[in-house]
Amino acid sequence: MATNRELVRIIREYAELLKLEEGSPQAFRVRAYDKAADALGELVEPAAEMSIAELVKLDGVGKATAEKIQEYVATGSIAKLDALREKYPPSLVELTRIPGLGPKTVLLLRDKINVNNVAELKAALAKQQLRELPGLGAKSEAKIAKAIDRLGLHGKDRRSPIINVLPIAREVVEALREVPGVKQAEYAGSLRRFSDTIGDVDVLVAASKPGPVMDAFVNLPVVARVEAHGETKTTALTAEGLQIDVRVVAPGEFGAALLYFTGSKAHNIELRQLAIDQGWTLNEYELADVATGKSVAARTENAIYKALGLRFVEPELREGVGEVAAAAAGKLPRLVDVEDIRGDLHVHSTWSGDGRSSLDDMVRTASERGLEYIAMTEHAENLAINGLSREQVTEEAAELARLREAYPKLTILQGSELNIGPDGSLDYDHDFLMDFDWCVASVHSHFDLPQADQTARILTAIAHPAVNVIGHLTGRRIGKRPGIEVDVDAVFDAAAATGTALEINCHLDRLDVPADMLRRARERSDVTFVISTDSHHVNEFANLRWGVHNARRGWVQKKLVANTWPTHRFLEWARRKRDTARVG
Ligand code: DGT
Ligand code: CA
Ligand code: CA
Ligand code: ZN
Repeated sequence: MATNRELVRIIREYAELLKLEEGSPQAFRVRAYDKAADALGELVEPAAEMSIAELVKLDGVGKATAEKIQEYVATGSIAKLDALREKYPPSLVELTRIPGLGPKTVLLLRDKINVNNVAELKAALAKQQLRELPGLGAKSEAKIAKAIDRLGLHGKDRRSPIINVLPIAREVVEALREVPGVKQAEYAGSLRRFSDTIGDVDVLVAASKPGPVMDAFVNLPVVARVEAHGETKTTALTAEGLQIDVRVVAPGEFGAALLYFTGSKAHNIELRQLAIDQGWTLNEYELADVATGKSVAARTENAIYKALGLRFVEPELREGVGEVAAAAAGKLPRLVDVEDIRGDLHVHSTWSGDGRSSLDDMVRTASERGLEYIAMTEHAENLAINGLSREQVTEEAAELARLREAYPKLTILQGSELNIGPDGSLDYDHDFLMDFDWCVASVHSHFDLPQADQTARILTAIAHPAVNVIGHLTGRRIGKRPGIEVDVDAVFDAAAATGTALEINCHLDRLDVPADMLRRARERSDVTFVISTDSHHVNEFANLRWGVHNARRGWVQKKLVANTWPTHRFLEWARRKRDTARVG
């Protein structure tokens, strides 16, 4: 039976291909299928067991989608989807994700100058062929070339955003765990390290008989093409062209294999050197003594780290950036865990134009999830359509007062998500801002300014006494929109000097501040962070773990994450910046 996750993937793919078919990402049918995918993603009951009548009752699901769902559940495919897949291969679809290249332009490129993939696009750019086409010029050529570079889209070495890969990997792992004889199944590689883009998915399965696992894998609905079907290793591609390698290892060697295939390569090389120093050898099967041939450790990763004289290194840290030396010296950072988080400080409701759950539902869910404090941060007035007028802010205050009575154990702050203008200006006015309990300030426009201007606008926002935190610092959408160029060290300095926090946004397509930038602050303990979900729907509180993974990858210490602090300590800190300004 198709899971909801599988159905979401299929409907999203359909919507993506429809963009090309309809010539616009905003086409009515594209939006309808996207909305339907959102609805399925938020559904708890299995959609595969619902009738057409039940499906169309879901908010956002129409008759056409309902019928496609049923067709997929009944036959394992959708005829129209298969036709679109034929017409628009993955390498062509990839072009539509490049900023500046809409579906119409992509089809123009294909039909006029025979550009079908990133490599051919790069060649055409080098020959300045794009400027000859209607609607394109030298300026768009430069913009597209830069986007290809910064998004890491390089033909054969192309990488997929983690948000596209993680659901697929989980689908594979969960299915393989059900195969008789399987003891463990995990994804390894860059995905386990929580890289924000993924080359291919590496799945490891512990089982004494590999045959049934290999057979089960090639028959999974996510597998579109089998590249190599071996005895213990099979490589397959999804319809979108993502490669998945599945390897079966003996249960007694699972730890060694997991360690090896989690990598990174740089981390493995350092471990292997430590083994050699002991007269041992380390490979994907075991840590063994060279002289006697005897196994030293193999069953678990921890046993291997321990034998090598190291503390366990969390997968997110395994990038060969000093973690092995730190593990040897007992100086690994005390990383943050999901259980450490006590508050969520970036939350929307339907008061914001793009919120999808009511204020009551958001607050109830926060309370049910055991949060001790939240900040409701609706969009502010300068954000067209989605932002709150001053009157609405006052009206929401009354609602929040009612909810504080209803949930006495939950501390509810009234906040706002302000928009940082190109010059660093903010919404509302100074006195109005000072009346909020908590303000997030975020960039929502002007992503293309030069670095000096971007840095200046962020520093101006940080200098405002009402701004507690900068939201999603770079504004990137992984694989879709490069982040703003900003001098992150200058931002850290200003944040530290003013007592302003930096948000680690939990959306899987944002993961913003990016981990490599976070790592630049790992030697300093004067910058405060908050890990926030930026939820627009009750289900998005569960995204918390993605932000935590990203924080860990950035070596962020638990003690520097303000929403791990107890309520009174957090509130005292949150008030300090405003209070200092009022006194001064
Ligand atoms: P990706 O797929 O490009 O996002 O990144 P990874 O890290 O998943 O790389 P992948 O799939 O090529 O290999 C998975 C892991 O296997 C890698 O992180 C470390 C290990 N590995 C692969 N090739 C080598 C190698 O030549 N030497 C060593 N020491 N380890 C390797
Ligand atoms: Ca990989
Ligand atoms: Ca691989
Ligand atoms: Zn937001």
